[in-house]
Amino acid sequence: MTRRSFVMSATAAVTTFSIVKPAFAATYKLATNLPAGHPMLARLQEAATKIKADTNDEFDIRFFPNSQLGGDLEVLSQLRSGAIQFYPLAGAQLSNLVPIASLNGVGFAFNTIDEVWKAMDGEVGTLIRNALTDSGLFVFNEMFDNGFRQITTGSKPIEKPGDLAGVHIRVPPSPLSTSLFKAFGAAPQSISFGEVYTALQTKLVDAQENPLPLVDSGKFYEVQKYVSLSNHMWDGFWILANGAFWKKLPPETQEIVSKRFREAALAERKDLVELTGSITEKLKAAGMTFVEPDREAFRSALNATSFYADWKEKFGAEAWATLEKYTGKLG
Ligand code: X2X
Repeated sequence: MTRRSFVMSATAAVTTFSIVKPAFAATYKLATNLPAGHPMLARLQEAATKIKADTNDEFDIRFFPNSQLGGDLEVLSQLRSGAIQFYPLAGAQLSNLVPIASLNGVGFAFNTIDEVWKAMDGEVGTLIRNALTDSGLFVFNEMFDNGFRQITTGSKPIEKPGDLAGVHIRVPPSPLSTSLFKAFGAAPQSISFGEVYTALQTKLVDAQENPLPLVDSGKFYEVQKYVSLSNHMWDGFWILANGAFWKKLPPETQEIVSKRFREAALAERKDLVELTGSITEKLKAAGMTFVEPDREAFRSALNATSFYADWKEKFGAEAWATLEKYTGKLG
C-alpha cells in the first residue's frame, strides 16, 4: 500500500465516520390552527430551538401556523397518516376522533384556572390522555392553556341567556360546543378556526367564542364589537405526535423533546394568566365593548335543559364522576 493510497483511505474513513448522522436527524413538521402571534406558538418555537441545540442541530422542527396545511380535522388526518409529526390540538376538535377528549369542555364546569389544572394534571387529564393514546397517537403529558372561552358578537352584546336566541355563532367542529349553544337557542355553525375571521367579516356568522388571547391574535377585534365575559367553557391544547414516528425515536431524544415541551407548557400557562389583563386593555383600545353577563343566569338556564343529563350519558357515569370530583355536582 503506497503512502498516498494509505492517506486517501484514512481520510475517507475519517470523513465517513465524522458525517454519519444519527438516524433521527431530520426536519419534522409541526402544524397548528393557531395564529403566529399566539403565546403557545412562541413557547413551542422556544422549545424547538432548545431541542435543536440539545440534539447538536439534528432534530429540527418546522412550524406551519395559521392552518397553513388545512382545516382542523384535515390536519388531524395528516398527523395520523404521518404526513406531519406534531400537532397541538384542543379537546374540542379531538372529540371527533376520541369523544371523551371534550370532557373538560362541559359548560360552566370550571370557575378558576387552578381548578382546571388540578383536574387536567390529575385524573381527568389521565382519562383523556389514555383514550387519545389508545387511538394510536402519542400525547405529551402537559397541556397548554387555551383559556376560558368568551362570546364575541358584531351586532349586539350578550348579557343574559335569552340574548343568544337565534344568534348565528361559530363554534369549533365539536359536538359538545354545538349542543351547548343549541341549548341556549342559538344557531351554532361549526367552522374550522382558520376560516373564522372570514366567516365574521362576510357575516356568515355574527358571533364566535374564544379566549381573549385568540380574540387578539386572531384579530377578531377588526370584525367584532362586543365581548361577553361568559367563561362558559375551558379548553386546552394537547401536544400530539404521530405514534409510529414517536416510537422510532431513541429514548434519549424522546426525553429531550418531552422535557422541552413540558417546560414550554408550564411557561405558557403562566403567560396566559399574565397576558389576560393587558389583552383586555388592548381589545378595549381597539374599540371592543366588554360586558359582564350574569353567569348564574346562564348556568341555571342550562340546568333547565337536558344538556348535563345528555352529556353525562354520552361520556358515561364513570367519566362524569371523575369530572365532578374536581368541579362539584354538575346539572
Ligand atoms: O377552534 C378554536 O376555536 C380554538 C382555536 O380555540 C380551538 O382549537 C378550540
